[in-house]
Amino acid sequence: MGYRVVVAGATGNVGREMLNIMAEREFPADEIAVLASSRSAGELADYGETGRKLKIQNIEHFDPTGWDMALFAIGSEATAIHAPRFAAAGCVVIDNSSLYRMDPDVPLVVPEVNAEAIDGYKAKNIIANPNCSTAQMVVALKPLHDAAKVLRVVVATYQSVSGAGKAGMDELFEQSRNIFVGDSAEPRKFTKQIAFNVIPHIDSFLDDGSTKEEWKMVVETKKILDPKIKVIATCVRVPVFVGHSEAVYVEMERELSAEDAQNLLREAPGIMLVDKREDGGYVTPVECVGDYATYVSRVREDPTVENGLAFWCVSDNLRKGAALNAVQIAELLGRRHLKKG
Ligand code: 11C
Repeated sequence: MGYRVVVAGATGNVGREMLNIMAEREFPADEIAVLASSRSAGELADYGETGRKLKIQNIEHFDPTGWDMALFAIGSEATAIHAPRFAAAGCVVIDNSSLYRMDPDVPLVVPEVNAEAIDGYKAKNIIANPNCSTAQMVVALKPLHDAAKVLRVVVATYQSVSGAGKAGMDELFEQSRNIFVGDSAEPRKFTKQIAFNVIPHIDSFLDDGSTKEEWKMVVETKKILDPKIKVIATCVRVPVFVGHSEAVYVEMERELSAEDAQNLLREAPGIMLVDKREDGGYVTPVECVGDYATYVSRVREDPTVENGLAFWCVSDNLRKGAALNAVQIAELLGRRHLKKG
């Protein structure tokens, strides 16, 4: 017997990828309900490339009683309305929004890093999925932390426009075309021109001068990996459609050579090490699109600090950064707790 699974937000970038990944991984679902707002109710969603079409239902009218789990990709506002309703009905919510991530009664899970944290889900029947830029970084930090204890991380991100949804992707496409033909390129979704430019600003500004995206990387890394790790991030939007990149600088308690770090990363779950130290011997975002892995390249010692390492890390932000991690959580929940599939 398989699960009765809900996917909410099926018309967005992440919801679509959830369905694609469930189909690719042959998720043990006996029944799948696909939900969205009233605007999309009645439309059809593809179940990956299986040819199967699923009719979209209005989330407002959906009764979650009797459903095992719900993967949510509907944003914080709608999550605040619907997650408590689903959870109270016994349907475990796996939420991609930022709403519950720092709630002490909600586990924040990256299965390769802190699978056991999922056991706390019963307090609220909700499990949180981290921010995309955090997810890929903690997957790469985990083997280094286990071997040599990471103390401090300095990271600069290069985040694709798909992190800002379809509107972000449309803006990059239209601006690029407009600039090419000599038309104006007024920003709408972003605060400045994104085509042929980079913008050091993602999410809202906080009092200390950092942005909320940067704050998420700090607090989520602590919750998932180790509360003692210090993180400082600069999050930057770049004119790439899909795939977030990160330049990561790590200080550790013990020395770890670049070669030892490469060997650890090569064996670590969820990571593909591509580090040839030659022209093209590293991964760029366009090459990671559609993949599951977090790619690590350019591993080297940092001689400017004690026990320092530097590396480059790239992943599909809609997959490991969102939909894949949510489906992995659903698989883990099934294996460890619901035991139906
Ligand atoms: C971005 N990381 O690239 C964001 C998108 O907290 O889940 C995801 C925001 C979040 O804009």
